[in-house]
Amino acid sequence: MINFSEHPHRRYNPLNGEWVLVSPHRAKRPWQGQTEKPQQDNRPSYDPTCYLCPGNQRAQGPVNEKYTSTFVFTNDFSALLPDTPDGELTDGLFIAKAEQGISRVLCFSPDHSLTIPEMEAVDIEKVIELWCNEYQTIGSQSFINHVQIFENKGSVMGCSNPHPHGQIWAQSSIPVEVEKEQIQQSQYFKQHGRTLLSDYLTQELKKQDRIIAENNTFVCLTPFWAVWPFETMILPKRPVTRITDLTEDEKMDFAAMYQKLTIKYDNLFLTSFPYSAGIHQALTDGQEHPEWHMHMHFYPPLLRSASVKKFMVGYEMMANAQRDITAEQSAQRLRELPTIHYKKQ
Ligand code: H2U
Ligand code: ZN
Repeated sequence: MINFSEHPHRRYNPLNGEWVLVSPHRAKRPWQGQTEKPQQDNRPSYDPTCYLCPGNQRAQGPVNEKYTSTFVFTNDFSALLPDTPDGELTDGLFIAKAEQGISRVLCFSPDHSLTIPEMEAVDIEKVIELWCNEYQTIGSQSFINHVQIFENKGSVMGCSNPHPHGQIWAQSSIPVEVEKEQIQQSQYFKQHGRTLLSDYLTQELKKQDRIIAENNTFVCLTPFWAVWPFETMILPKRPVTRITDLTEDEKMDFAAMYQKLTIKYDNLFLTSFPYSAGIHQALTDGQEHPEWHMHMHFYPPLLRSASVKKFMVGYEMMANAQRDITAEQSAQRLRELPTIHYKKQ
């Protein structure tokens, strides 16, 4: 008889239609490869050389406002530009299309030394408020059909600057990861009349195995199909389509959950825990999209300490996503961690 906490198996991700290979028995294997140096993170509250600190000059010349809460500007090295000329190439197997878009940089706090888990909940609420405003204003432009809000945290994730910040890349076409979820969620909604994630959440709340934390509005869990060792998802219990549909109280609950999870993350390996996180929500193509159930994914690279990370290489690159430690084991570890930051304990 198969035991899913011991034997190799595949798990299905209904949100994107892909499979992950799980090899729980391998979690015990020895490690003799690369170890990262623990990140040193004793930073000053203001760094005169930081291009995101208030009042400082950025690389291309513009000077930041002397902001006191959040601050947003158009990326000086935007990957997407609004004024790209239209056009496309269809020449046999050579196919290309022009893409228009907007890239923004969002400073979460004027304090250079902070990160989300070290910020006060009221200040994280301001970050969520900023996301709402940006989603609304950028998304309402007729050429923008998708707004991707994300955060890259930590140099191992390729983050170029430790100042607490996130980004937005918004564009006219639907990016591939989002399109997969669009297809899966709309099929499910058509068949059942409920969002895929509502039904998923009902099952998870009944089972409790993968739940990390819960408040009035939000649940934080390790998805059944998680790929990254400590991958998590924050999602609202009611099928909220887009962040701008959250009430003021619900936004406070979102901030509280974002803070709680990231504190647990920092406490896991007593380090400023790196990750890529992003919000998936309804497209901004003028349709209602009742099939969308907004959620925030967290993809952290660390595996067994502040210095040993999971590589998505070899088999993962050539064949299929794979993990060793099961989602249930990760959820249990995260659930049991304190919710007071280790620096404040
Ligand atoms: P990271 O979140 O990956 O560190 O990226 C920060 C962004 O800030 C990056 O996309 C932009 C870079 O283009 N940036 C500016 O817009 N102005 C600057 O002066 C430096 C960096
Ligand atoms: Zn700074």
